[in-house]
Amino acid sequence: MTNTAVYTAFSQGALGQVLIDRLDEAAQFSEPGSGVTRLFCSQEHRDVLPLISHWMEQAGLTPQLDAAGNLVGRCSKAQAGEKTFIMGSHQDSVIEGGKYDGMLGVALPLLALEALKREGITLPYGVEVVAFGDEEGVRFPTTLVGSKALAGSVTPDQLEAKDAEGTTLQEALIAFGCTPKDIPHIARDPAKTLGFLEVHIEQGPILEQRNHAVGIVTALTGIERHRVKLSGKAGHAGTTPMDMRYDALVGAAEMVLAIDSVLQSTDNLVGVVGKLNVHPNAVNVIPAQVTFTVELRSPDANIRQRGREAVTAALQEVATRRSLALDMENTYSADAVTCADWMMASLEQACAHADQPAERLFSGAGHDGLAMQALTDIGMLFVRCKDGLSHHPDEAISAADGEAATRVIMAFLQQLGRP
Ligand code: HGY
Ligand code: MN
Ligand code: MN
Repeated sequence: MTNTAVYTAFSQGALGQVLIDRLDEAAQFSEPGSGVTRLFCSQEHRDVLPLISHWMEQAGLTPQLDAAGNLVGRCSKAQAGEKTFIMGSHQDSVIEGGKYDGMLGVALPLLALEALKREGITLPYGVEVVAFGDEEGVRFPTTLVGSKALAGSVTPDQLEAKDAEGTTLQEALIAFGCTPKDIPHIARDPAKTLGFLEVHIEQGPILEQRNHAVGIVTALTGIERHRVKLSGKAGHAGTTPMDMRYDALVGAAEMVLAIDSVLQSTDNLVGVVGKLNVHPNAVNVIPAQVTFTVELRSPDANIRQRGREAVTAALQEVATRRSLALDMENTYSADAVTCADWMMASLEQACAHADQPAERLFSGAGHDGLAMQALTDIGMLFVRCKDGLSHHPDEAISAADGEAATRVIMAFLQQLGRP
């Protein structure tokens, strides 16, 4: 293929605007409030499926909801069992998140396939595009159940994970119309899988600093999440002497600061206490119990382990000194994964064809590739996002960058089919 941008029936600039318009439309399927809140197996998840199905049909794919709550679009070659290249990202969001985290990686490959189809370009291999049901792990303490299902790595305890109402993931899937008992049957055959590519907003400042529309991901960070339960004793806030209190919230506050100091003082380790609940949470009752989450991230498993040990020791010291009961449970962990060399090289070639300068960068965010790498080679293309902002209602990309990334994927898909 000559080194010219791939001509397509979409006039120059139209692809980007179509993409932005589609993501605006998808963003409406959200709980009320600012930004986008669309959780796994929620009404909002159910309501967005017809729109994604329409995009899939426009791209020449046949949509189907699978046993794990993923909406999967397959071309006829993929349906016939030919070797298949998988693309996709997650449909779910964080609470009051943005329009692009996840859904960009569903809409963009579908638009690229539609543009190729309009040009009469057929690919000599099967393609699937997946809208994974659950990547953020907001509703359930576990996550990546959709991509793990494709990789054949869903565990029974994962299906027993409970949301805040006590509904298990299994029950939620059944209520959603899925059949979790069939999850083992949706595992893909590695021998028939050509690779997995995810397009995603960068969620950081590098591409803006480089003034590049796109970037090629080298590796995804490792992540672990823990649930901490701290128990003291409720009591009357007015009559209990200060030196006779077992205040779980004061203990938790000291713990949060202790966790922060471990993170601030450990290179190549980041983390957060993102959720914290107080019980009984009454204005005049000494807090009896506090539960909070601790998340640690590092590309280096040893650094994460040392960080975990330092955090655990710090929590234990506070609990002992304050005579509080401490319970800490690991609810999720995913080791760092690297992107395939051939995929990175091919993305670099595609960026050149699409006249897009592109360099490599690391992902501090987790993605479905953390699970898909157990199935097949993975690659990721990052798209510049405004101020590097994500997990925020103001998350934004430009139509021009959306266009650029779409044309890179069009070039990549045509290259993939060439010997
Ligand atoms: O948490 C993450 O890194 C991703 O946004 N789920
Ligand atoms: Mn996210
Ligand atoms: Mn994401």
